[in-house]
Formats: sequence, C-alpha cells, structure tokens
Amino acid sequence: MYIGGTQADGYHHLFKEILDNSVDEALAGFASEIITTLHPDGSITVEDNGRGIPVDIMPEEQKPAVEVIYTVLHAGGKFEEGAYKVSGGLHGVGASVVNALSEYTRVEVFREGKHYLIEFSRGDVSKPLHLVGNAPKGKRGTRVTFLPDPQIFGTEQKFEASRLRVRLREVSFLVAGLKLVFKDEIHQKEEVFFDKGGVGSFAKYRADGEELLYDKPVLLQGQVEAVGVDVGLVHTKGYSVNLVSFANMIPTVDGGTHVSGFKTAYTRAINAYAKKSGLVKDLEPTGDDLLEGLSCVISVKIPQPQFEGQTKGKLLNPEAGTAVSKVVYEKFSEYLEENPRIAKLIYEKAQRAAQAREAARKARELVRRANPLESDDLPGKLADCQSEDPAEAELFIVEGDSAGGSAKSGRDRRFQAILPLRGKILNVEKAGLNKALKNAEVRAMVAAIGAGIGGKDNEEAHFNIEDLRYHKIIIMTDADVDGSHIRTLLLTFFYRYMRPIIEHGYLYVAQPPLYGLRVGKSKNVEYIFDDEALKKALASIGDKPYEIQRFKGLGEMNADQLWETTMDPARRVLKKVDMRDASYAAQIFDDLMGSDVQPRREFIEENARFAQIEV
Ligand code: 28G
Repeated sequence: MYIGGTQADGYHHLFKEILDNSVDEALAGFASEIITTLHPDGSITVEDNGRGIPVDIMPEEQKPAVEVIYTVLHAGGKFEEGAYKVSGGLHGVGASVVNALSEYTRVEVFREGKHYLIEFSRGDVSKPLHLVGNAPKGKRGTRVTFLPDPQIFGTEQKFEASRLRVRLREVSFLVAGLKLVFKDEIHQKEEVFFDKGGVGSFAKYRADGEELLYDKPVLLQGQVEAVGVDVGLVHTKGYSVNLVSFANMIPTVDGGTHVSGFKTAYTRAINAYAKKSGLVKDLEPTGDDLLEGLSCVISVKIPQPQFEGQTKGKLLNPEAGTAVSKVVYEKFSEYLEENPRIAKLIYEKAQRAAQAREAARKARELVRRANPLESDDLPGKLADCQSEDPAEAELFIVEGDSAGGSAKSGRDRRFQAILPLRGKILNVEKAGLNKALKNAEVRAMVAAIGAGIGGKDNEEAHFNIEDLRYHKIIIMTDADVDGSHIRTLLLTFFYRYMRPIIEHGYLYVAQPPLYGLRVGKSKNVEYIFDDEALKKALASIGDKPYEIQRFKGLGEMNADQLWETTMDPARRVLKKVDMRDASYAAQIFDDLMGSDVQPRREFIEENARFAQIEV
C-alpha cells in the first residue's frame, strides 16, 4: 500500500502528496505561493505559482510529460536524475498514486503564456491534454483538483479542515518565506500561513502558552556533505520538553538519529560552556535537566532517508546523526559564547531542575522509609505510641532533650508519641526544600509524620494526608522568646511543606504554664498561664503565705507536672493552628528572606504575641 491505509491518515495523505509536489517546486526556488481550496463536494484544489508541469511530448512514451507523471507509477524517479525529492511522501510516485485513488483528477498547467488542461478518472485519462486558451497575463504554475474515490475510501470520509491546516502550518514553518493560503469553502474561511522565521518561529509557536526564558529563538543551521540541518529552539519557564523532528519535511514521530545527535551535542555544548565560564556548582544538571522547558524543532534534508517500522516514524540514517551533532555543537557553542546572559539563564534553569529532581528523590526516599509498618525506619529519637490508629494518635514535637525526656516519661504511651527536637530547627523558608531535607530535625519530622512532603519548589515530591500517622500533631515549646521562635519556624515548615495538616485542623500548639502557685500548706499547685492571671490569683490570696514557681522552660517541669499541665487530654489547653497563624508565621520569615541574620530578639517579641495562646 502506497499511502498507508484507507482510513483518515491515508485519506489525508493524498492531499499531502499533491501539496508536497508544490512544496518541491517552491524549494527548487520557482514557487512562492501555494493555495489550497477545500470545496463543498469534498474535493480539494492545490495550486502553485511555479513553472507549471511540462506538457511537451516525451519521446519514449509519445505522451505529454504531465500525463506520464500522473499515470505512470514511479514516474518521479524517472524524471529526477540525481536530484532528490525533498519533501516527504512517496519518493516521487505521489501524483500517479493520488490519481489512481481519485474518482477524478483535473490538472491545469499555466506555462509559457498558455493554459492547458488534462482530466483523469480513477487513474486513466478521461480528457486528453488540450489547450484551454491563453493564460492570464504573467500567470504560471500548476493547479490540481481531485476527489478521493469513495469506492476505495467509502462514502463517509471527508477532508478535515483541521488536519489540512496542521500540515499547511507545519510547511509554512519548515519552508521559511513560503506563503500558504487555505480557502475553506465549507466553513467559508480563509487563512494565510506565512513565516519568515522558519524553524525558530516554529519552536516559539510550539511553546504556546508557556512564558519564555528569553524572547528570540535560537537558529542552528548548516550543511554537512549532503545533509542539510535546520534546528530552531527556545527555552520556556515551564518543565515539559517539546521536541518535534522532520526528515525531508516528513514528521519523524519516533525521532531517530537526528534527534539523538541533537540531544548529545546540545548537552555537550552547554556543559562545556558552563565549565569554561565557571557556572558549574556541586550538583551537575543531567541531560534531562538541560532539556526541561525546551521547545525545539529539528529538520534535516537528506538524499536517501531510511525510515523504520510500520509507521515509518523513525529516521535511521547515521549520517543524519553525525551532521546534526556537528552543526548543533558548533553553532550552539558559538551562540552561548555570544549570548552569555541567555546562556546563564539556560544553565541556571537546569540547575534548578537538578535541585528539584534531587529534592524529589530525597522526599520519595523519606516517604518510603516512613512506612509505619516498618517501625525500624522511624527516627531513633521518636518515642512512638502503641496505637496505629491515626484518629486517636498524637505526636508531640518537643523543644529540647530534657523536655523530651519529661514528656516521654509523663505521656500516655498508648496513644501519645514524643519527638524531641534538638536546638533550633532550620529556617526552611531561607534554606529551600533541598537543604531542608538534609536537616536531621526536618527528616525526623517527615519520617515520623509519615505522609511525605510537598510544597511549591518541588513538583514531584508529594504530601499525602491519607498516610498521616497522627491526627493531632502538637507543637510543644517553651513559653519564652526562643520557644516562640522555634514555634514560628515549625509553623512555617508545616505551612510551606505540609499545608494539608493545617487545613484539616490536625496541627496544634500546646500551652505550658508559666507559673506554679502553692498557697499556704496546700499540696495543690495551681498552674497559671499568663501574667494577667498571676496578678488576679495573687490579689485573691490575701495575706496567706504562698510559693511561686516560675517555669522558665518545659525542661524544668518534672514528668508529672508536664502531664498534668500540658499533656493530659482532660486538663490541657491546646490551641488549634489555623491558616492565618501559619501564614503569619511564614510572613515573618518572608520579611527576613535573603538576610543571613537570625531574627532580632525584639522582632520576635513583637511578633510572638500571635502565638501567645488563649483558649
Ligand atoms: C498544484 C499541485 C501540485 C509542480 C512542477 C514543475 C516542473 C515539474 C512539477 O517537472 C519533471 C523533472 C526534471 C524536467 C520542472 C517545470 C522543470 C521545468 C518543472 C505541482 C522535468 C517534473 N519546468 N511543478 N514538475 N521534470 N507542481 N503542484 O505538482 O526535469 S510538479
């Protein structure tokens, strides 16, 4: 089968074949405009302003050339000594195949001031070539009208304007400067496809919607022996790779040697440039990182293209790979040298991709490790609870080892887990996720919580609320300035990377007392949570002797005290964190971003009030 079936692809291939003949005439430098008309009866007319198919009698066949071209299979090859048909399709046999598969074909030739016509039916001449009259002044070219044979293709198939337009647009980009007009008589629409920018504009067109990293597309062009290479590319701020390739204007949907050659040379050129210009950092981008956000069109012209497979979508010629690789490496290296600002943008984008990939990998590892069934994988510092039912399980995140110790002995181990944090946790806002995941405290939290980690700067890492191991996560920090700072850091962490926990109302702040008050000889200690309450309590004592204990930190309370005041569900006071709290906490660090200094003490004090708990 010459056209690849009798379904929609084969049907539309007939149009491509005829169009390609006009395109060849344009590539030969003789046609500048091609008009395609879709008629209401389903037929199509393609017209070019080239030289017009020759009409002179051929000595061997004693028939006009145009008749031979439209009736003899493989006629194309016969005519084209040495030269090759550049546009895709059937290696020059196209016209006779289309004719054989069409109910009728009309070929008009405008040549040397004359207007000729020859008509065919199902491949055979129905009206021999004859002179219609004089051509309109200055008119030259070929006009072909045909209707695919319903006996072959069935009566239901029609040309789809959208498919025709896709090919016309493609050709307009692949042959810079060629004007293609589409007249749709069915929908009464006319459209012009015309582009001077070639594959560069094509790359830009295909980047549609995505914001560009820089405005002007890059053109890499050259010729290596018989192979012509045209590459257009532009980088977007997006993440997907958008790469299309053609061999002799035939789309190579499965890539091939030319695409492999491009990828190798592109990667090598950037890496070599980066090394030379000192852009390389510890984490080196991979080829995939460098491709992220790339929109690219690769087009090769090659004398004898070899295609693989049933669909013929993959180019096999090794010389195409060599040629593309050579042209791309040389020209792209040159481009990077001459455009250092853009080169830097491209490389830095790849570095970000590398970082995100690395962060995602680490996050995946942590999620895997956090499988609650394999409690071996839980962080060593975690004193887990016995219950595996998240609905009743509670996790206390506790500031400091000594408080952690009290909490561990004071807790109800059936449903309360304790995770002590050492010192100040990392400011995730400043560090970014990649660094945050290197931090032991952060890793411990992620593993203990068991639901992964998400967030704005890693698309691949995921937080899955369904895997949450505790439905109460309670931040327990000292009631002083440092405690407030740590609380703010933790709130920021949850807000940025585990926001669903806050949205579901699973995040809490514990409220430890500031004072213990014993009046007279009583054994009972009254716990007091703020200075206001202390004043009131003291006023009501009168002149009885009393004793005040000020808890500077959780660590100063013994296990029983901690349980009674802060952990016992029957007596404790918890504040549920809401989004405003958390976003406010994050805001504080937004304000400090970019500075290496820790927040000033006064600053924290000013902002600590939001977390001074009243419930
Ligand atoms: C409108 C729809 C499809 C075409 C031409 C022009 C020539 C041509 C086509 O020649 C045989 C082979 C090389 C001479 C070539 C005209 C040279 C001089 C042509 C088309 C004989 C084919 N004058 N335009 N074929 N050549 N447009 N459009 O089919 O040696 S096909």
